Amino acid sequence: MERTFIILKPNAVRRGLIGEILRRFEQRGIKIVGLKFLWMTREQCERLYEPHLGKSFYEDLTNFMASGPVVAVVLEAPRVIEMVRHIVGATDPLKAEAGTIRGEFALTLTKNLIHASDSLESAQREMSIFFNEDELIDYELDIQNDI
Ligand code: FUP
Repeated sequence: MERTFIILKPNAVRRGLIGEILRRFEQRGIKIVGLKFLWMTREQCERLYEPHLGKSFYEDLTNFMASGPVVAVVLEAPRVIEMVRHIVGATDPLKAEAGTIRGEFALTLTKNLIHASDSLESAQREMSIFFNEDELIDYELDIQNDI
């Protein structure tokens, strides 16, 4: 089964939205296989956003990501990249559809509440910054045969 990686950004934690956001994935039947509450180091921020190095928003983005604790999550589902990005909504909250996480809770581009990997390759690269292989847990969801 395919896996992706998400981060609930520092403003999601500060605003008390951890439960609200995780609920949406659980409710869809998406399996949580890795879960960590942590304060990202500068080095982790820089590794995560390495593809954006040199862009105008890079400094603001990495400073913001290091501004408080985050929740790092590995999710498993069929077509997981597309499904999770569909639930998250467009990068720019102004373009995110109503009913998506960003469409309901986010206001600005930098502080768009949640990160979600854009391909299986980036998911692998990104989750390996935060999780060892033995921290990803294989188990059966009760609902697995009914979704
Ligand atoms: P996404 O895959 O939806 O997280 O979006 P991107 O990888 O394109 O962007 C990563 C992060 O950079 C976004 F969460 C917000 C930030 N960003 C800006 O602040 N300004 C921009 O113009 C584009 C992205």
